[in-house]
Amino acid sequence: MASASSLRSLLRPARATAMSRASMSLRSSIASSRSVHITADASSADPSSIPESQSDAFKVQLSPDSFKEYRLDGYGGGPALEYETSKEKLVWMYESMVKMRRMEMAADSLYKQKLIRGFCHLAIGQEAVAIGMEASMKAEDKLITAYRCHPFTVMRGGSIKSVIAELFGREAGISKGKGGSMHMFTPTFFGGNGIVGAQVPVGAGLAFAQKYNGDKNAVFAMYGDGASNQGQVFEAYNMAKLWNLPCVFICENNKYGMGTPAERSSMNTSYYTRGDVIPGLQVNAMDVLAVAAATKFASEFTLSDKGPLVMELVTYRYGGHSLSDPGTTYRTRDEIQAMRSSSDPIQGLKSKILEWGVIDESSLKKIDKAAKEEVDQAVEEAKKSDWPAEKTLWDDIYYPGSEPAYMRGREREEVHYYK
Ligand SMILES: Cc1ncc(C[n+]2csc(CCOP(=O)(O)OP(=O)(O)O)c2C)c(N)n1
Ligand SMILES: [Mg+2]
Repeated sequence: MASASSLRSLLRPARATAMSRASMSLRSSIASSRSVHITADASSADPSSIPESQSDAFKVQLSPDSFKEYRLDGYGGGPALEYETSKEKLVWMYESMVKMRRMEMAADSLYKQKLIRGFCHLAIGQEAVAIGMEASMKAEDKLITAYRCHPFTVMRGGSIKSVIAELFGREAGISKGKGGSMHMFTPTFFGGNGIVGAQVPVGAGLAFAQKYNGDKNAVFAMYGDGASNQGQVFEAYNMAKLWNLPCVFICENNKYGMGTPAERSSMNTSYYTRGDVIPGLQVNAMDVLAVAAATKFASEFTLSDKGPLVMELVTYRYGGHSLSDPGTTYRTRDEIQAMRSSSDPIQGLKSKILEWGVIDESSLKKIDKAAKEEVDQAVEEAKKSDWPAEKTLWDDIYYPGSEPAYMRGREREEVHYYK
């Protein structure tokens, strides 16, 4: 039986003392020996195979360290290390990642100016996840995630203005200013969910709907390392496998759940192996090309009636859990700096673009400048939007036509009659 003091040490929040720094580096070396290498520039291409044209396809060789497989042998193995792309697709990936980082940086600064209030979780550092996935998703595929949802909202059809206006709580927001940071949706993006883990069974339900209706769409149900130990995750796995649903469960492993390192919360941090009989794939998710190749594989896998797949995207967030967490009390600044300087997804793709002669340095700078201008303009336009009218606070709670006769507000006297 564990002693009281060992239990206390398990429950105590990790502080970056000299001793815990030493154990952190030991833990991270243990974790990295079990995990894919998260470098962002490990792919290569034969220069003679790179076409002049921006639209012609060519093949890129991914690093053999990009993936780890679990029980995929019985299904013909995991993804090939050869990934087909084009110059224009690489430029789209770069441009999208730069825009998403700019948008999140703008949110950070607007929060500090108190123009954004409440919860706000940013995905700076994790851009290769949303963009790599979008590169291989079909327009009709479905996606659902937790609260770190701004880049997915834009990738799935929202505008930058609609995200920023939502953060401001303005009418032009994607949820009409009534959802805020965690609650954003598009026709193929089912949020933006604040209750950790609750989106996973909803994702399995979405996959059931695709199958039931005969729609050939894949569903990507995302959750974090911190959510991965919940019972409902395993219940959703079970039903998805029993019913052979087209569901890709994606554990976005950014190494921390709030301030708790994955090794302190999970008895097995190889999240891709945790589906029991469901096969799994671990992916270097700091490399956008590896994420794109893995998503293409996962989509084809699940749509060829092979059932669900558990995919672990190994990534890293540079900022704190949310804007109220400085993010430096439970990990060292050196750890963050090491990730930024050696595994940044934007810098990694940039170096490949230059090496493969896709576009030159000055064109990349133009993209960076245009992304900043686009975000700045979206912020200014969002600021001009009105606050939602008070009476609209009663709308969009129930599906139209299914409202009860009346609803109580915060105060007993505050009653709204629908009928
Ligand atoms: C059911 C529930 N429990 C607790 C919380 C508080 N909470 C918010 S985020 C979080 C950690 C989740 O970490 P992870 O799943 O790794 O996602 P990440 O923030 O790293 O993207 C917790 C415990 C919550 N929102 N919902
Ligand atoms: Mg996490």
